[in-house]
Amino acid sequence: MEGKTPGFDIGAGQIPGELHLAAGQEAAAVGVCHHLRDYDTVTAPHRLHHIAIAKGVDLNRMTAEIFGRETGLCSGKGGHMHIFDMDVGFAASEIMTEGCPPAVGAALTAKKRNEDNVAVAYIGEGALDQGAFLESLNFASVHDLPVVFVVEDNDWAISMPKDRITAPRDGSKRADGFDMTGDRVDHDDVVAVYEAAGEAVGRARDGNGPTLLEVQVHRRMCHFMGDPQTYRSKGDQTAHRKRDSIERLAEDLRAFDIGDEELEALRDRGPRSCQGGDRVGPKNNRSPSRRLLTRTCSPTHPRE
Ligand SMILES: Cc1ncc(C[n+]2csc(CCOP(=O)(O)OP(=O)(O)O)c2C)c(N)n1
Ligand SMILES: [Mg+2]
Repeated sequence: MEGKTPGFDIGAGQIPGELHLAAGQEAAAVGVCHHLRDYDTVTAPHRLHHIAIAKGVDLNRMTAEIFGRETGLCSGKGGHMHIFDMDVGFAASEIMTEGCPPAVGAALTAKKRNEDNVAVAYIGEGALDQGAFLESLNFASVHDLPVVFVVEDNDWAISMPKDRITAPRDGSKRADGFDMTGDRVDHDDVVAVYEAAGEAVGRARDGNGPTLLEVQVHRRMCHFMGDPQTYRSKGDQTAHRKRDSIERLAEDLRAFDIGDEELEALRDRGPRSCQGGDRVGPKNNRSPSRRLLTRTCSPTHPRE
């Protein structure tokens, strides 16, 4: 086994399992979710924390969930890829495109009830050809549902570049085949995403049907923490750091006479509202067999 030891041990450390971070993809989350209200639904895949934060998920309870604590949103059973917060209509799953049918279902409910709720389903570009996504596009278009599909195109699906797994360079072209509106923002500029998403969300809320919106983002990190990225050139790994969308936004704000002090206050606001990993609640010390029987769908076991 010499030389075969994996670069990371999935069971080691304070956070159980893999951890997929989304640095470089913030514009796709903020630019879209800024148009949403608490009662709108958002579903997300495995790389989800930027979207959860933008949708208003409770930061402390999400952090607790990531650390597998009982104080977490799902009692520490879901972990970082299965964040669920009913208060703000947010759900995520590690199974690619699994969020698409439920988002379409939420949109169908809104339409049947004559409510103006909107649903947004996020996927990565690596899922552009999956059946559940394509069927969801079809159903949403046939029934003219208030749903926006957002594709975060970060060019990579683990170690596979986009042009090796899907035919169209522009994934929003998939919309043509389903007779729905497609749009693409080809840079991770939050204002450009905000404008495109404003049209898509407005279209849905006004009862004018679904949209497929693709946003070019950048995967600044490895696929999951510990991935050695041997498949990616050093240049590609570092190039995106030079054009970080948050830094660019700060530059743009300076042009509106927003000074360093105000920018620092803005930067501080997020971290300050989260207590941090050391205060997310005690480690689970009940036996796993006991914990397995809580918060199940079974009527014979207490929800707790
Ligand atoms: C249905 C399904 N198949 C395979 C996987 C394993 N898997 C996890 S992430 C990933 C690639 C995802 O790429 P992309 O959709 O582009 O999202 P990104 O990781 O770039 O954010 C795969 C194949 C999965 N989670 N679900
Ligand atoms: Mg990707």
